[in-house]
Amino acid sequence: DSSLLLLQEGIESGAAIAQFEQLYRKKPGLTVNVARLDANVNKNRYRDISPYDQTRVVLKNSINGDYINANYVNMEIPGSGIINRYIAAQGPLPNTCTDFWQMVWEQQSSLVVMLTTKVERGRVKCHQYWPQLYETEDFGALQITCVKEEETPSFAFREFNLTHVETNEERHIRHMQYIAWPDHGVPDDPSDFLHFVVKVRQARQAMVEPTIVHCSAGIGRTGVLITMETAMYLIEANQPVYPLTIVRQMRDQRAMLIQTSSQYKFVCEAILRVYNEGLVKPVEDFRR
Ligand code: PTR
Ligand code: PTR
Repeated sequence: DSSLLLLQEGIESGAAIAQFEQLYRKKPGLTVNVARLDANVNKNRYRDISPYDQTRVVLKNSINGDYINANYVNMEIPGSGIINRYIAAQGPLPNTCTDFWQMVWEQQSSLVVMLTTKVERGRVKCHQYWPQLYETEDFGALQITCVKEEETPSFAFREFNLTHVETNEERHIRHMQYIAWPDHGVPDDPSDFLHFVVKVRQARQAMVEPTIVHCSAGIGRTGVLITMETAMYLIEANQPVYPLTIVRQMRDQRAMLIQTSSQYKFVCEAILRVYNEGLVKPVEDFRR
């Protein structure tokens, strides 16, 4: 594929990184007014990371108001009819866990992907917003039980049952956590990372509701994951892969996705590897 040859050259010459560094981090013209309201400032983990008003997830039935630091990010795969739907969010704070679960419920999501640990280098990156294995915790109108937990050195896979205490409706949620990936950094092992993305893709199959993806700020690592998955779909759909176009498409929906040049380089190299090693192949007559 000529787009991937171009990418290979761009990585080798450094031109790809230079282009990434010139790309806008926030789309001009979009606003972040709701995030800045007095009632909402303590719901933001970082002062400099705010969701656009235009694409923010608006809570419908939260006791704390309609604001959460999260955006819809829809990634269209041209020529395939597919639109992959995500919600990119910050890691919950102690005072936003109930809002987070309310969002999961209202958006009918059945998959939460977490790309951070709770603490990194002695700093809290994300509150533990889920109960321990076999325990039940109440979050507003939702009662959550952890029914399964499996850990490997790099990942943790959990399952939760959610019950709406007013209607008694029950749902099942999968939780996939990538443990070995520090913020501002890249995964320790690209094979592990690709393995994880493949697992996320399997879990997402046939899901029309958005997948919720979060790290600590919900921009750096979240952006890398969405870029990688989008590239895999493009390869399968026999479409050119221009990572910068993917990043622009993401940043038009949530600011700053993919935080550092090394994260960008990492994901570009992972895309080339997937293509060159045939880990993902063009699908004949791509239709779903
Ligand atoms: N960029 C941050 C700021 O604008 O304040 C500084 C910062 C850097 C914050 C690294 C957190 C960082 O990660 P850690 O908490 O893991 O050191
Ligand atoms: N002010 C923080 C900083 O610049 O360090 C915000 C921030 C924190 C940005 C973490 C990105 C971070 O990484 P991630 O989005 O992968 O959690």
